[in-house]
Amino acid sequence: MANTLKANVPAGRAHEGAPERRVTLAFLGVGLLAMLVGFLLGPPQALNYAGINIYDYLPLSSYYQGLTLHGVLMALVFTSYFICGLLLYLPARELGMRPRMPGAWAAFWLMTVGTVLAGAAMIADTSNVLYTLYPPMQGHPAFYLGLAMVVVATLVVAYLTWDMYLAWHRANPGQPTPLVTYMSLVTWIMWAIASVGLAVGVVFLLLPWSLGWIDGVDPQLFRTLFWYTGHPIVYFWLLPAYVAWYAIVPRQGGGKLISDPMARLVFLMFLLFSIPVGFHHQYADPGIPMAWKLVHNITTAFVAIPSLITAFTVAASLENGGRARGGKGWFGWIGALPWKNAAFTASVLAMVTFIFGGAGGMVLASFNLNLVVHNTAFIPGHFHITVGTAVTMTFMGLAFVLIPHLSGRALRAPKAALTSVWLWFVGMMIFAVGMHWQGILGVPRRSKISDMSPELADVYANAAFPAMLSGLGGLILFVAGALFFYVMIGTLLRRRTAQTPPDVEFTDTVSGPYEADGTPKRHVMLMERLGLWTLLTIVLVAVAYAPTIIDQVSGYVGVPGMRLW
Ligand code: HAS
Ligand code: CU
Repeated sequence: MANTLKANVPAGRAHEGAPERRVTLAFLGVGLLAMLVGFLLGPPQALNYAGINIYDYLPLSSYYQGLTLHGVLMALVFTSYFICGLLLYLPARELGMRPRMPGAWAAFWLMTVGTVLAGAAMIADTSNVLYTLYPPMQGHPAFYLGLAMVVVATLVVAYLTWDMYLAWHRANPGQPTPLVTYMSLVTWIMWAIASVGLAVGVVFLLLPWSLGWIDGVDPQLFRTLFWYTGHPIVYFWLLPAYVAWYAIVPRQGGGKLISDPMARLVFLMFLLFSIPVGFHHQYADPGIPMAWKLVHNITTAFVAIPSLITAFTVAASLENGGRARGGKGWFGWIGALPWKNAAFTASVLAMVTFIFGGAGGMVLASFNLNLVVHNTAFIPGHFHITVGTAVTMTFMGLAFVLIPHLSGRALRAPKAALTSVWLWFVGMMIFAVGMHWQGILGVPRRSKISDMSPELADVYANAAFPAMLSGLGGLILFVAGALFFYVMIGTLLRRRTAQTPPDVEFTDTVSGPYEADGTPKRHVMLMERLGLWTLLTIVLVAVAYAPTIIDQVSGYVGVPGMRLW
């Protein structure tokens, strides 16, 4: 049954196209610009692992300035812009509604001023604290203020999506929320609860401390607040990609989504389990009781389940497409998929990469295995095939459709686009093998190899081959990114076409949210009770975090700031 219903568009909110396209283009365009700068700083780091130092030739004061810029621009800025564009525009399109435009532009400008502030502080060499912001390293107040503004801007967009959903519901009582809107809204609810830790840590600890209003910050408390947000932020990045994998990619592949209710269940599970797991980043932290580390180890196993379900549902939906296109046999359907379509191929290669990224995550989640590779090159290996490929390449695939559509310009050089995603895939695979392997051999992360201490010489000597792989991967990625940005910039510099290029299309479903008689399925309506699910999430989060946070607040140890650069 089709996903579409005879929905009413609330009076006065019907969308006409251009204004929401413009603000979405602004979000995606500036996001890509942040990615471009972050991307240029990537290869020097890959080469660093291979023992090749090109920092002396770059306009950077240190390795750590480059690493901070790279991490903040890629992980925090590029993702925030892109997600705000996607999770506002896609629901608006699905509902046929316009978001409140002054709010959307306010969010865009808030994020942009925040990015400029944080960016200027990093460029001025005042805030080389890396993207994890760990005190007692202390950055400039403008850096913290800027990042806080970026987070607040995302919450404004969360509100705008919620506002559209409410208006739609008033006009369509008793109907299940259309799927893309449901997935987007659940992502925003999760993020609204998850972002509290980072917001509190930055606004009440780091910012006043950097201004000299408070003398010291407790590093252990800040780390706990940071990872309270820092784990679920990875699902804030991933879930917009999942929206595409469920609602857009099956259609690009010529098929239908196997199950709409299953997609809803997956997102609901992410709401419940994304947050109470942050201690799996802190297994080595002394200030957290062992028993609570174990609890977060177990909840981490729960949060992998919705991804495992996704693997099966999305693979089945792709198979549905491959067979509809004439593929036969056990594997023939794979070859029948539209591999010449860069947008489709980007997302599917992103999925393939995530099989390995997810497996690595399960290794990291296991307490005793984690201790072997914590703080080694294994970790950047893991996150470059999760956020750096599974998420980023899905966004690249969406950009191939949305940038032409939103800007009214045809895609430049579609073959170069296709080559760029294959090269990104190959480059990242080689890079990641090198990084995971080095990590197992004990090579630390966040270290400039040319400044290594003599004690580590043996470690590096043992890791020469995987280190070379990381460097090689970085070079391939440089070519991949250069091609990608050639396509993007080339598209934006083109003349407008007479006809607006086509938009992303949402998929039909094999099993939709309605029974054959047209009534909504009961379990779908149960999943509609978002207030209840949100409450349950808050309870779970409180149980998982309150005892430790209360403990850490009551034993607060204020440490003065340091500048190590
Ligand atoms: Fe992670 C560290 C555990 C997922 C990102 N992670 C990080 C850091 C980042 C990050 C940035 O437990 C570093 C933070 C720092 O700087 O210190 N991670 C996990 C687990 C998962 C996981 C259990 N991580 C992600 C995702 C990320 C991300 C997603 C970004 C988007 N991670 C950890 C742990 C650490 C960690 C520890 C701390 C390490 C330490 O010691 O510091 C799970 O969510 C993974 C579940 C995923 C799966 C895979 C399912 C596969 C799918 C693809 C299907 C393919 C198809 C294709 C359909 C089980 C869905 C078919 C196609 C055909 C053509 C046939
Ligand atoms: Cu995590």
